[in-house]
Amino acid sequence: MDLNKTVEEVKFDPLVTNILLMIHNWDRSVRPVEIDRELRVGSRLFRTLTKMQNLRLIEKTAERKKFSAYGLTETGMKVLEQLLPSHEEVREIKTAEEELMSIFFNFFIKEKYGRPEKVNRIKRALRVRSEVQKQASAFLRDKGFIEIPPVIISPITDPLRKITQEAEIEYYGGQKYRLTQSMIFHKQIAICSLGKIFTFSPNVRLESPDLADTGRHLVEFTQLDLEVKGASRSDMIKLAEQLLIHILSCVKRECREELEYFNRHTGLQIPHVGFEQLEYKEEKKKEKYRGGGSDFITILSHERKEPFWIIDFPIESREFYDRENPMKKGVLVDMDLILPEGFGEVLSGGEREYTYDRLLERLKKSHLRPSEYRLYLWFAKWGFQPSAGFGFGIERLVRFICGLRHIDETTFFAKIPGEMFCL
Ligand code: ASN
Repeated sequence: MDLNKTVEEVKFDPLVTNILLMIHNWDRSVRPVEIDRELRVGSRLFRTLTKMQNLRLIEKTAERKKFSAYGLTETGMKVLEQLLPSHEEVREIKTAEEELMSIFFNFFIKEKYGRPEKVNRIKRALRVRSEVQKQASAFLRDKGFIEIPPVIISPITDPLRKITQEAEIEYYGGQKYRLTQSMIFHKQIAICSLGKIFTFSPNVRLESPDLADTGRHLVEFTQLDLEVKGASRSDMIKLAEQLLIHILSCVKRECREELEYFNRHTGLQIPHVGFEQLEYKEEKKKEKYRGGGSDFITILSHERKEPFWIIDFPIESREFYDRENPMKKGVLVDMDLILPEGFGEVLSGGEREYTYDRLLERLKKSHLRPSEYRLYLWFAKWGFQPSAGFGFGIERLVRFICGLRHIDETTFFAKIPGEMFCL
């Protein structure tokens, strides 16, 4: 193969720049990122560069020439300059350079020719996703729900116990706005006038990079978020079970070709209502989960063949808006729906705190500043209604339905925690 010719023919940048930027991030002790997971190009490339550095193989100026010959942009050059030591003796450079080139080349080939396969998978998964959203929407409308438009930016959003870094925008007179992490507050306000609402809510959660390999986390995702005035947790459990069964039955009927493509048509079972309910505390204390690397919910998810509920989360593990059980102090009236076969959590929800005093107390206990929630609290003072609801992760559900290894196959332009977004 005439490598040089091919390299000249291809437009290397910005691909190479991206890889280098990505490695640069790694260098700054952010987790390594792999644009191409199968070939693990990022880490291989990093290893090569490290090797080159360690062996003091690179001489800055010489390398500058070579890389500019490969068509690297100024940014790429700058990153490279930061990565590589200067004024070092050039030895064995040929081998290292060849290795580097072949990695770039593999990456490029994979990018160019390997993509159609991946794009094909995503296209089929998106067809399933489209059916999921259509059927979920039809089911809820039929039950009297009103679809409301999603909120994208707002002064307040779900704080998520600050486990994610909030995406903030400053605009117009220094006012800070946040990209939606969940629409919980807006849902609580909206049901005061509409009663039963749902929305397909795009959420942005800047999750920690070590979640990149869970296969379940996207920085940008959609949840089917709903809320019902006067409802209880058991109402919501019943509704979610019926909704899931409806979606799965319709997808099996309407997306036969896609499910066959993913080899999922026979494997995907339709569960029966009345999913098993496990209490968080009871499960967690069981001996069998000790010592393992995974958390107990993941272990349970691997063990099970049917979806199941985890209920009664401890107060410190969740947000201030989930209602504390007055009969069981320190325990919330909430739930997570866990998918079987290791696919993990797909839905969380519960009953809500709705009185001003309780919300204020819970906010303070969560070390949040009530002044930031002024308007929300004002609504609470005027009288929130008791309610319950949940958010269903659309991409996670599609991943389960199609049996995908990684959630990045459920959408175009997937954004994985810690990875540089190209589009
Ligand atoms: N949407 C969820 C709920 O309704 C909250 C969340 O996503 N954090 O409880």
